[in-house]
Amino acid sequence: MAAGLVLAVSAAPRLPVAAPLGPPPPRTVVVGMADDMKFSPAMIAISPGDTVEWVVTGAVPHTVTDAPGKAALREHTTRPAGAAPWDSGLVEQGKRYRQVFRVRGTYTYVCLLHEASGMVGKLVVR
Ligand SMILES: [Cu+2]
Repeated sequence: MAAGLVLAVSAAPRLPVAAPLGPPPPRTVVVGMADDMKFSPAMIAISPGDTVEWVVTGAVPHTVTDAPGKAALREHTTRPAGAAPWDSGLVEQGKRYRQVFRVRGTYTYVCLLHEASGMVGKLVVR
C-alpha cells in the first residue's frame, strides 16, 4: 500500500518552478502638470511598450509637444530616429493625454505655452 502511494506521487506531472521569462508587463507612468509650469517629474525612464500619461493637476492648461518647428528652441523637441512626432494640443484642467512609446531612445518635449518658463521634459525609453 505504501509503495503504491509513492509511485503515484512520483508519477505526477512536475509543475514549473521558475517565473515566466520575457519582458515585464507594460506600465503606465504618470507625469503631472501643475500650475508651477513644470513637468513632474521632469525626467522619466520607461521600457518599450509603456504608456506615459500626462495629467493637468492645476487650473492652467498645458500642451505636451514633441513636433519639429513648434517650439522656440529646436533642442526642446527631439526624438530618436524612427519615432513619430506628437502634439497633444491644449490639455485643459482635469484632462489627460496618454501615449505609448515603443522606439528606444531619448525624447525631449515641451509645453508650448510655457517653454519660456522652462517647462521642458525628457523621457528615455531603454
Ligand atoms: Cu504649460
